[in-house]
Amino acid sequence: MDPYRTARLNQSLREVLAELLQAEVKDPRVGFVTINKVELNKDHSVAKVFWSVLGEEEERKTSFCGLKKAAGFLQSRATRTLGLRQAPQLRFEFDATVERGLELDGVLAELAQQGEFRSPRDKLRRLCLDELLPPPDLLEGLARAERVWIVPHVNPDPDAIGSALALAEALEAAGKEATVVAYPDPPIGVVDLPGFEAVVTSDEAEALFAEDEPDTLVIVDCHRLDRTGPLEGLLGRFARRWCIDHHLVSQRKAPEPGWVDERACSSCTLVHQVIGALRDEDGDPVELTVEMATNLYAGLLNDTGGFRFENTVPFTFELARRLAEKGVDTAQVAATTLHRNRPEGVAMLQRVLGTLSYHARGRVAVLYATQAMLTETGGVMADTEGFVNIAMSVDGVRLAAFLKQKQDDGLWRVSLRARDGGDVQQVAARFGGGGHRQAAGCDLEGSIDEVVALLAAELEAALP
Ligand SMILES: [Mn+2]
Repeated sequence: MDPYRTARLNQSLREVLAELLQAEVKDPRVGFVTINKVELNKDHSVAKVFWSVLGEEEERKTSFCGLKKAAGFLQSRATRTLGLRQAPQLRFEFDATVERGLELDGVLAELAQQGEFRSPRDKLRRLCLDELLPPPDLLEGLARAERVWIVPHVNPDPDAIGSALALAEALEAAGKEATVVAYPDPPIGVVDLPGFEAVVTSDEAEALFAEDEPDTLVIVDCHRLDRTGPLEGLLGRFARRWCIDHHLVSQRKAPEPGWVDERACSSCTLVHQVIGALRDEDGDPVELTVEMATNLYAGLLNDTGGFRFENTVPFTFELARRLAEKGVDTAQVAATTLHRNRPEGVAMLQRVLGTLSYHARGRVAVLYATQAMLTETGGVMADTEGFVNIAMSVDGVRLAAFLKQKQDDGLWRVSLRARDGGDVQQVAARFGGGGHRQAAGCDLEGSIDEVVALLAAELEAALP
């Protein structure tokens, strides 16, 4: 037989049988049967009819009985409808592959409804603030604590200090003793935050540790002790340690126990959720004061670059609204933490911009700050916070690196930035660092020329 004719007949038979089952066979047992495929043999004497039905073994048996009973009727009506010379014998075969396919379709549809196939970005956009839930072990750890030290990362920014100050105040309200321990030479943007005057500096930490006998440590805006710089050794003596952080965890080193959630744009977002779960000694919720809200808002504002960075999503504004509602002077926080420079800082900016070099036809920018510049200007490295964003704001620049010379000659702290789908996390990871796709960091060793050339090449290779 002509194979094309057979194929056409198979198709026609399938359609006719399906229609007959639907319209003519009154037996309810076959009501949900699907005819998936028909295969005529060579001489068209036999037609295999592949069918399936939704349901369990039971439905399948009942349907099969119904089909067998209707076989004679189906055979004669189909033969007549299609004008066939001989009536093919119908053999019903259950089609398990289709059943599995249908099951899979169902599962896929359900997963899609649950948002399983949404992009991470889309999921983040739909996330509500109160879906960020602090882990119970962290809350238990804080509830059991009596004397808590809260420590931000070295070179703390408003998010790190804001998180620490807000958490300290909330823990005090919950009946604990809480001390924020940070570093000398804080960046100018954090010194006016409420409660900053009570911060103990790292050079006093050793003595205070002996006197204070703190029982619990919380590191904020970082998740490993080595990010606390000179305090690492001392903090290692705490038996109970927790972290609250929103930075990506690198594959190499496990974080301290606690809460690392990179969906949050700032650590202050997470601290806000922790404060919301704290109870005072009477079991009443700890109330968010305007001072706590101001500190949290400072972190939120700065880590989103004034709500301009990609990490700004709807729940960012939800938190901003809740904090502003408490009476935060938002313009004042912006003026004292974000749009503020020391004269020494502006002198540093003049020098650092002088080092700006472009690579890869203007798509990569590199700039640096040296210890000599600090001596000349009287500035501190913290004054250079945000300089890399100036390089990133240049038309055409997609990846940028900002190098800060460390005390020891030939050692550099590197901040990397990316936009338009670029990924600097992989570059940082290659040199043992970490961070996010858009912002990452690592340490490098070498002369400034070597290090700039190396980074320019690595970033060019990482261009999207
Ligand atoms: Mn942060």
